[in-house]
Amino acid sequence: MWESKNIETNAIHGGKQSQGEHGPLSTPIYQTSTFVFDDVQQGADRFAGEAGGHIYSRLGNPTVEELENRMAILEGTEAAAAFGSGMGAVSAAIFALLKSGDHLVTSHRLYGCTYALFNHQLPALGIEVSFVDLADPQAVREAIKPNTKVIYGETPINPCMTVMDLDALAGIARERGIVTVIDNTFMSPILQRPAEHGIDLVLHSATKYLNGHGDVVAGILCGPAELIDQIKMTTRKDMGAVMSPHDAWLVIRGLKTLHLRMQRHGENGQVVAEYLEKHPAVEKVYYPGLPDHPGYKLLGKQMSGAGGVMAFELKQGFEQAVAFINGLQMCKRAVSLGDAETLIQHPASMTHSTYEPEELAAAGISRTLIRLAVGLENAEDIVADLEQALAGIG
Ligand code: 7XF
Repeated sequence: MWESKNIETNAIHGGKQSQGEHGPLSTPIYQTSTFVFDDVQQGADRFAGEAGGHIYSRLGNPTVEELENRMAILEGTEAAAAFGSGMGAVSAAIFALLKSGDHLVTSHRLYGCTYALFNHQLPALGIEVSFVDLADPQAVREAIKPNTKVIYGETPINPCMTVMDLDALAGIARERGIVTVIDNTFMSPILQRPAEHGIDLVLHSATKYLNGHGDVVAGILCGPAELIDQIKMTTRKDMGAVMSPHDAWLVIRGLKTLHLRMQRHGENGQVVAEYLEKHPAVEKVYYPGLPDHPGYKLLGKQMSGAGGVMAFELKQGFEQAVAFINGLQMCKRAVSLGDAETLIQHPASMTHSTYEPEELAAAGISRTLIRLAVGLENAEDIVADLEQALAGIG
């Protein structure tokens, strides 16, 4: 398989499989649920793992496998597994790695449904969970117990963009034989590659930047071949959160422009964050591209850009925050991120509504916090829309 030292080239060519007799430039979509055996013995051999070849698309599909090969190259891991959603990837990883009696160390700041899974479903199954500040290595060391099997985090964290030091986290876990899982959704492999810092499993909601066009819900896990194969043959196979071949094709198409899109998201993000920071109606902006953000010092070390997501608070209260969001004309009121369109949402009542009020406070998500996922429009137009909506609240 051909591979370049440059990620932009790999996003276009890396992992591309043989295209068969017709030689299409675009990857064929193997829109099939099942695969035909020549005879009973061949089917039996494939099920027994004694012969190659496909069996059934929940177990593996050539279009989905091409996306997996491409993502493994981009994240610098041996292998990857694709899922029907980001949450499908989270649950397949967690249930493959943890059983009753095991302990998970994670963050008190996570995407809302990941938090709900860890806070409600895992304890109900007898899995212990500690929620700590993963950006504080001492807090992580203190939380570890003899039965700790996994450390799970996001960086930057949805929605306040808190950044944790991946080298520090991987170092603590490695010396204790604990598996680390990092959700890299907000950066994409263009801006951050956690495996290069010693992280074991790298996770994406491929719904976001990887696909990039707001038309797919999908997930990916990248990591060592042995662990990825284990997940494919246990929790993915038996719980069934697989990606459809057509969705895999759309994500492959998205990957071809990922580097250009991330560059533009980052440029627009910086312009918009600097505009908001200077605006007299704005109290605080959370964006790692601003020098007063605690994550700024990790730019260059583990992140090559700050990306397109930021959160901010207005000086005025909840009613004005709502009026501001409702006053936007071009930016779309919607959850999700990483799309061509700038999207704006209210975390406390939307993406993080799975949190209790005291949990929201601990995670730094106030009732007035607004999250903005900057799109690919001309930055002037995004700023102009924010400007007119801010003017509208007086
Ligand atoms: O299952 P999904 O593809 O929606 O991915 C879940 C997920 C996993 N990790 C992170 C960091 C995420 O942000 C998400 C989904 N987040 C959307 C958002 O924050 O807008 C979900 C909308 S409710």
